[in-house]
Amino acid sequence: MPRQDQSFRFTHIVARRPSPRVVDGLRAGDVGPPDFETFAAHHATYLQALEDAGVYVTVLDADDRFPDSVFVEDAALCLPEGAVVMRPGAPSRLGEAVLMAETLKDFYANIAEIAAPGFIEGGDILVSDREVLVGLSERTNEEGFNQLAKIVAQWGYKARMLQTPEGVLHFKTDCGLLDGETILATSRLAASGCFEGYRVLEIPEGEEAAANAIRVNDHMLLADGFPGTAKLLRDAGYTVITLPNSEAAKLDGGLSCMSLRFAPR
Ligand code: CIR
Repeated sequence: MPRQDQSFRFTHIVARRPSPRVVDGLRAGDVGPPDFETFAAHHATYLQALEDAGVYVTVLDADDRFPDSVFVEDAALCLPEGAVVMRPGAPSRLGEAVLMAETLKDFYANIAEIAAPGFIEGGDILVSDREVLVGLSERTNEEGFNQLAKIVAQWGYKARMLQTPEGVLHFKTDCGLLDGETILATSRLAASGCFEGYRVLEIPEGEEAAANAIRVNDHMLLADGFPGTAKLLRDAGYTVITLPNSEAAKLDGGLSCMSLRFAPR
């Protein structure tokens, strides 16, 4: 089935406002808590950029019970045919998926769920025009992958199991989709050979944190502060929009994490 450009053409996004408790969010290394007011301002800028890219934006209320709930991407995978509710590998985030299942009912008739002992987070999933790539990580296990692969196979997708680099939170911490056949990746991930057959643009050394960029329709959203990557993408013909992301980055969050992007049929 042709899936030309379906991996970056979206009509809708769902996001959730950060709660003041975002300061208690999970983080691998501690560079200090994010500043809530600044986080909220960055989030508003992010939502505006998505709206400017031509999607209809649904913003859910902040939820104080879940410090990481602004990172909605981890709670679900949304494809045109249906949605899959994830089962986060971080115990403190399990309830976020339950919440997201309710929201997705407004958009999808077809909703599947990952069950224990599987666990998987949306940050470990990259969808291209030809396949669903899943990186195993501390947050995503093989059982989660197998369940997901079975679900998406019913909708005509092939899933491929990969490895998220050691010490990296999610697969997409190190890569992003530029178009259906082109990937932006860190050299350490590209070197693993997992993108063979794709065009790959490699992030300049020292700008690894720029890899979690998102393509939304004709705009490429990139965190600011990475001039080498911005130039690389602009020279390759992409329309690059740079956005402040310093506070989410303190919690290992990139631009992809803060929205579910989709075009339900
Ligand atoms: C976490 O550790 O779960 C959050 N602090 C960050 C989640 C980032 N999400 C993503 O990359 N998709």
